[in-house]
Formats: sequence, structure tokens, C-alpha cells
Amino acid sequence: MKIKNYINREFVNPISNSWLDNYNPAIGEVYGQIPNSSKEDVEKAYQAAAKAFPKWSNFTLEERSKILSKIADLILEKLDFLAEAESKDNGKSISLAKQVDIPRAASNFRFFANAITQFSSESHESVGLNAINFTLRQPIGVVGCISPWNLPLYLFTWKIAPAIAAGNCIVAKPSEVTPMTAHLLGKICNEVGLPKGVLNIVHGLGTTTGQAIVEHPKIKAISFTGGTKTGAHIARVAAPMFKKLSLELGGKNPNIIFADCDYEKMLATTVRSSFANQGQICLCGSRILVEESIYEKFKKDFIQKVADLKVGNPSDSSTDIGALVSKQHLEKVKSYIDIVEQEGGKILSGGLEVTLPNYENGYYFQPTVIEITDNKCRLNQEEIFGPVVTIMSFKTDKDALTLANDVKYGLSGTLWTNNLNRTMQIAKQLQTGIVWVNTWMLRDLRTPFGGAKESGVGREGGFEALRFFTEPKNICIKYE
Ligand code: TXE
Repeated sequence: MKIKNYINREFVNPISNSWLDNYNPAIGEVYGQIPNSSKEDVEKAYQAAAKAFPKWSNFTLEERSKILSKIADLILEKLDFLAEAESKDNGKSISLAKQVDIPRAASNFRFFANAITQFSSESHESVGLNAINFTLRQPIGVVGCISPWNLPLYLFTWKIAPAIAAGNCIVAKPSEVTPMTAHLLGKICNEVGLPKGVLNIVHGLGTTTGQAIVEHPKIKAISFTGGTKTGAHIARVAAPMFKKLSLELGGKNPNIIFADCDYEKMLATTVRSSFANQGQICLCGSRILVEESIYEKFKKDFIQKVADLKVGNPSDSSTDIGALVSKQHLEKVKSYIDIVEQEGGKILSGGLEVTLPNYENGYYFQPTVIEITDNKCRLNQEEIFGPVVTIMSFKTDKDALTLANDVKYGLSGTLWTNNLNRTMQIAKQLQTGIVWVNTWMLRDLRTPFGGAKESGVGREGGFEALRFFTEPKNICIKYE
């Protein structure tokens, strides 16, 4: 199976005719090829987008909204097919792809189809000066969207839907590790009649294709989700060109558990927030902090629940933990297991690669719980991004807060307590962009989404995304 670039509504070979292998992580084998696109391919995509922009930006909001809704409809119609493709490409369990990834991709389009019809801007009357100011919010032009491999279609569409809703045209690149559903989205866009050049998808490596998008002088905004190191690099490249940047980066999120919480609910959710998608979600609560008085009980109960998780072939609907996304990523996760002892940790459960009968070359790893005592250890400071969590105890609210904030990341935090005062005090002082209280990953697409500290810059979601993808212009009219 050869995936091609999607430019001007056509599926085209890369100009250099150079290709990359695409792996199925469940079996560790190549199952397709994708373009190894060069700067010239990005330029071709840019030209198509620039040509489409004057017309697309003048489509009425109703017209744009209708097309976005149709894309949402078609994604839902093809839910099973897309979920199977996502699961095969990424290694995630088919049930997760069906319940979360693909429905959310449809919701992204549905949400922004509606949001754009409600989006408005401000006006300011300059009282006594006979002048009225109003803010015009115009689309930027051609924008770049670069997405990662962990939630492929979900995060790709989270950028594309608001960008085109706001009237921009796009040069987009999905992760080279998980290109399949982006490719299928191109087909869906053709089916619903998205005009040519509005969305262009170039496949290839981050360091070449992605870099060419970021370096392109006429692509004036970049929306990126991925690793913190890559985000910092993109910021360095884009800054001298004064590009608008939205960076959603890594996390090392605290899950703070107090003795006064609803214990059973907390336990079940904590299993999910630790290991959903093999722990490969930037929002996973990878640092579990537990109040001392329930620490031993939690430890025992949690390990027991984790032992029930089934590591299996992603296409089996009873699988809880599928394959990690790539051999390289599996090696990264294993490298953290290698340093557990030296970092003063103790493996309480898991810690081993899994060899599944008939899938011996797949990238499977046990859900792993590590007990630690020092928050400064690398296991608690660095983003592992796999099925690995640490647990440690704390004594007071202040201790919990200090531990929670003592990392360079600041994406999200989860808090389990039934004490309102404590909730407010801690939620206010957590240095994160998102705080969940007595729940995890409950998403309302109207809310600002993103991180503080080294977890990123800017916010996605709701009107924040529409603001990002538009340039505000103040128009001041003086009258007599
Ligand atoms: O991400 P990269 P990687 C974290 C996680 C993971 C680490 C590295 O800790 O282990 O990042 O993952 C494109 N110019 N997250 O290496 O490289 C790349 O092709 C432009 C957290 O896979 O950041 C892909 O499309 N683009 C995260 C995208 O950037 C470049 C999700 C992300 O890849 C580029 C994924 C460049 N120079 C990983 N280099 C989250 N926040 O959810 C790479 N890319």
C-alpha cells in the first residue's frame, strides 16, 4: 500500500520519488510506504494552498460550516473502517480507536462547524471622540499544521478543523509514524467537495518535510503538537520570521490522591489515566502522588487492578494495552526501566517486554508501576510517554503541591478529593494549563487546551483556536 501526498485534491507521488517504510506495530512489519517529501513538495503544497486562499476565505460562514459538518458525518459513517486503519497504523486497541479517536475526530469538525457561526469580535466606542473601533478577525492565509503519532486523526483534525473553519488554507503533515488516517481524511475531503488546495497533506520526516513547513517564509502560522525538544527547535526557527506559534508539547502530569476522595472511582480512573493508549497520551497522569494514610492500601489495590489489564493484539476487542507505536519508542521506554535501580526506584509491577504468541515481533510492554521516594529522579522528571507510572506518598497539602509543581512541565494535573477548600487551593496553585478534579480527560471542546511551563505556548480549543487562526485588525472610524 502506497500512501501519496494530497495536493490540490490529487494524490501525487513525491517529486523525488523517494519513499519511507510504514510499520504495523502489532507485528513489527512494514505494511506500506509513504512519501519522503522534500522542500519542493512542501512548496508545491504551499502554492496550491495560496491559490485556493482568496476563494476559500470568501466562502460564507454557512458554506464553510456545511462542508465541515459533512466531513464530520462521513467520518462517523466510516467509523469502523477508520478505527481499524488507526489501530493497525498506531498499535492502539481497536476499542479505544472506536470509542475515542475516531468519534473525537468527527467531533472536532462538528464543533468548529458550529463554533465558526458563533465566533465574533469586539467593538470599542471611543466616547467623546466621535470614533468607533472594531476588531476585524481575518484568516491568516496559508498555515502549517504538524501533528504527532499518539492520537493521529484526533490531533490532526483538532488543528485542521479550526484552521479551515476560520478561512485559512493548510499545508499539513501528520507524523511519519502514523500517516494512514490523515491520508484517508484526504479522500473524505474529496468526497464532500472541499475545494482544491484548501487542505494539502505532505508526508515525510520531521527533520526534512516538517522543517520545510516551519521554514517556509510565507507560511505565517504553525500549529504543532509533539515533543518539547522539537517544539523548542520549531520556536527557534520560526521566531526570526515572526510566525504565530501554537505549541502543545510534553507533560509529566501529577495525579494527586487524597484520603478523602471517592476511592473506588479514583482507583478505576487512575488505571485509565495511567495506561490508556499504552500511556502515550500527553495528558496521562504519570506521577501518582498519594496521601500517606492510604498509600499502602492504594499500592496494593492499584497493583491488583493493573495486573488485570490485558496486553494483547490491538485488533482483539478485549485488549486493554495494545502495542507501542514503534520499535524506537519501545527502546526509549525500556531505557527508563534500565535506570530504575540507579534512580532509587523499585518496580512493583510489570517492567518487561511482552512477547505475544503469533505476534512475536510486535512492540508490547507490560503496564509498569514504579515506587520512588525522590521526586528529582529522572523517572519523575522526564516524559517517558509509555505504560509506566511512578507512585510516591506525601504528608500534607503543601507537600503534594510542591511535588506536583516540581517539574519543568505543566500540561495537566488531576486531583482526587471531596474537600472544596482543598480543591480550590490546590487547583489555583497547580502550575498547569488544565486541572481535573475527581475525573480525568473529561473534555469540553469549548475550553482552552494547552500547557504552562515547558508544556507549550498558546491554547487550542474553542474560540482560542479560532483566535489563533485569525489575525486581529483594529479599524478606527472617526465620524462627525
Ligand atoms: O515527537 P516529535 P517524537 C513526546 C514524547 C515522545 C517525544 C518524542 O515524550 O517520546 O515527544 O516523540 C514532526 N520541524 N511527545 O520524536 O519528533 C514529526 O515529524 C517540524 C509528546 O515522535 O516531536 C511529527 O509530525 N516538524 C506528544 C511531529 O513533529 C518536526 C506527542 C511530532 O514529532 C520536526 C508525541 C522539525 N524539526 C510525542 N521534527 C504530545 N504532546 O502529545 C519532528 N517534527
